[in-house]
Amino acid sequence: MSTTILSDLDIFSDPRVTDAKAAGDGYIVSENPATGEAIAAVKLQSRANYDTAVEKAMRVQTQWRMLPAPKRGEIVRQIGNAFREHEQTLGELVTLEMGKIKAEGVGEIVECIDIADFAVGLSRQLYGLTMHSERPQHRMYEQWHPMGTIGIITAFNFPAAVWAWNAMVAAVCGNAMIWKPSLMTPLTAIAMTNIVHDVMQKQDVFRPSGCDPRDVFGLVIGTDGEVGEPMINDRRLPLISATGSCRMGRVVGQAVAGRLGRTLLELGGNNAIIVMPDADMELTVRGVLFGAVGTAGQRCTSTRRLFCHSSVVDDVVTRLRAAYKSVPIGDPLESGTLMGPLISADAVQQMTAALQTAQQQGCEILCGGVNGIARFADAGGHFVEPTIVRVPKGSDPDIAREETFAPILYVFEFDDLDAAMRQHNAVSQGLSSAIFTDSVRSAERFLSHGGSDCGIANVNIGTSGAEIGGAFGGEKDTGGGRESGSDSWKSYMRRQTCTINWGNDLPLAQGIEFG
Ligand code: UN1
Repeated sequence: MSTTILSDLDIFSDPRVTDAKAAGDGYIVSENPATGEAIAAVKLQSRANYDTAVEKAMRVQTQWRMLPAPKRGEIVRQIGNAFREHEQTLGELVTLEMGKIKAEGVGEIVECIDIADFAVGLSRQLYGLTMHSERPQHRMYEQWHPMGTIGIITAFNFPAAVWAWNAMVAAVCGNAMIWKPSLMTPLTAIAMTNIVHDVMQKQDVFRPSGCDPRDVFGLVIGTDGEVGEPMINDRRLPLISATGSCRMGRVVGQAVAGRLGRTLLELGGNNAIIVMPDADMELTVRGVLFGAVGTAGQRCTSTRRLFCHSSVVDDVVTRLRAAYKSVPIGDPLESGTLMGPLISADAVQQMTAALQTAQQQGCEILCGGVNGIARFADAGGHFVEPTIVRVPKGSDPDIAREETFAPILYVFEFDDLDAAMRQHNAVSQGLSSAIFTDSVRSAERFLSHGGSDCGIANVNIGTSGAEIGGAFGGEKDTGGGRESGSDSWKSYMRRQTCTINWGNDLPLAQGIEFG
């Protein structure tokens, strides 16, 4: 199976990919998390390779930025169509390498197509404002220029889409870019880049002189030491967009701030759903199930905490336990599977440790748990059972404030929405949130400025699965960045305020007389 996907996408002919067994030092082996088997080995790039990639990107960017934005959009349109052509195979590759089920793997490629379409439209809408000058015969306006060459660091859990959110928008904005993908998902990065490079080579809209159009979309696969650190400290890259843990974001944020560069950080979440007594129960259970079990709890938007009103908590828990029991766990490429493996043995270990801590902190495991993990001890892959943890009423265990990248759902009970909101907001992360209710008052209370403190707040929809059209990101330790839709494009451009005097006099602002 793996060989078919790789050869369909022509990855084996890529000089960066070799047979897994033949690889020695200087290679990273991409593993199938459902079997623990090696898929292929990928050559690690050195600091020198990184430098060359940046130089090439910077060289081509000086011509890319001169191409009118709608023409850049025309190329992104072709890229989106190329993603469409390979939608199924790319989705399968995401599944093979990362372990999310095929429907979600394909869904991720649909996100890439959607953001490409969005960026095509955007290429004709990079609007600036005009202002009325306080001075006679003066005109004032603002315009947006490309930043230059930017760095994009992505995580294993969305190995294609998060890059696409950044890359498609950054490209129409006139930037070149260097992508550093997770070392756990290098094959997806190679496949996406190969497809884009093929388009760049075949299109006839952008023919730069003396350099290669493919260099607009650079890819450097390497370690933090050889690629990550040089990248975040590189003054040639005015913007670093980074997706990953809060710990990683702190390192990136501090390094880039130290050189007064710009960051776009999309870090951890600790997303919660509040269930009110008037919630539609069937909707609620489906929303919670997708949020907490989808992608085996490995989305930054995964539902990790559930606050249920005391009048419905037992009903919700009973329904959820039944739903959890019927989740088919197994080969994510198999149709019918709803939950694949975690990414690595390490991730399973972290889930085990979190559950042990939860028990020590007085919580009760209602299903799944350490026994549910032990069940898969000989499975080869990194499988676990999705787990519901009941938190004793009135307590707020520390472990539930941490983001464990696994399908653990902590269930809390509340009597009063205001108290639930306080507890909801009392975590360091602030990405996504939701309320299930049929009451306009409760919904509006949740959405008011005293309500959810997250970047995403939903009503009668779970915490995950956002559309690309909105700005995506969150507050507090989630990093404050916004990417994907809405006006997130502004993060990839520099604003210039221009004032033009078309008169014969030189009046000064604020009425100052000078000389
Ligand atoms: C992530 O987990 O880093 O909203 C991104 C969602 C997806 C993106 C998640 N559209 O769940």
